Amino acid sequence: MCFLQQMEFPPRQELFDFHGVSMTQYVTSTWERVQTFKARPDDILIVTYPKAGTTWVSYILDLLYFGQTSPERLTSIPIYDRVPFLEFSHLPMHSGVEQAENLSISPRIIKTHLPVQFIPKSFWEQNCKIFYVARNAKDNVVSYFHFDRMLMIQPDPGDWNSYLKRFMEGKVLFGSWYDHVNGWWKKKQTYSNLHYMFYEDMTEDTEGEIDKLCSFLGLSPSVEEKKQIRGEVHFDSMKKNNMANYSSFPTMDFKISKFMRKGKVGDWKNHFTVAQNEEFDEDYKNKMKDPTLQFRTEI
Ligand code: PPS
Repeated sequence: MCFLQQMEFPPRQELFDFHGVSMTQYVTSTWERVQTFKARPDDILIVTYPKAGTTWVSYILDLLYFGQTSPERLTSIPIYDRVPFLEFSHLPMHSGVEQAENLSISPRIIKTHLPVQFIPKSFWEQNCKIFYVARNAKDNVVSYFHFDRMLMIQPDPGDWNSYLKRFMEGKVLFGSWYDHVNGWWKKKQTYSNLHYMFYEDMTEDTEGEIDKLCSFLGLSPSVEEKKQIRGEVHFDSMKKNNMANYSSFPTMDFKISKFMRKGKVGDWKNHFTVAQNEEFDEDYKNKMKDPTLQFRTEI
């Protein structure tokens, strides 16, 4: 058990406006180093609005690149150390930038929740491959609510009703879901090394999505390897796997909620009242004007 878990949890952080996006100190405190981060041409960046499937895709990519060559990683290094969270900085943990700089593997797989306008420019200059994973807003907000309850350095989520309102206003860490998914969707039109994926497609056809991801990367794993990966990244396997389920991550209170919580499409129906759903849908129509970007709230 690590040092921080034995202590009292640290105080929750406050949200503040940072260049028009709601942020906390643990995201902005290494901003200069994040912005001047030196990406390498073979770096792979996984980008998501929080709770959209980052860990799932991280695990798949890690297995594809290192599952055969370094199997010891699978039993000894938690996913949050294999795939650094670029803008994260909270003592006594190493900052995401330090972690990424210290990685001796190639390619480096790095995760971020930054909106498109904040991505360090070296990723564009090096023409890095980028995965964007998006999840429908209703399941995304439910997952985020439970996460904010259990990750004790997040701003206090309050009750569900007020949380939902703040999500709609973009007053949660990393700002507006609507701006995030739209900003990255727009980027896809001009940056060809961006593979935009949906959590719902991953749930419906994991194998098919892994195939698409491999063809984007130019990888051709064997049938056997793909079968193995498919098994290891199933929700039930990852939930049991201490290297994937964040059970050793400091500052999370697993008595409140689990990191690998439900892993479902449509869990929002267990949270939204009829009135909340109507208000949400009305607001959604006004914010999501691009007909080419469509989400599924059930499959
Ligand atoms: S984070 O903190 O932003 O990195 O979280 P992230 O990994 O993006 O999202 C966590 C949610 O993804 C679910 N998850 C999965 N669903 C299906 N299959 C697999 N393998 C899987 N792995 C993670 C996880 O359970 C969280 O969603 P909820 O709805 O809360 O269960």
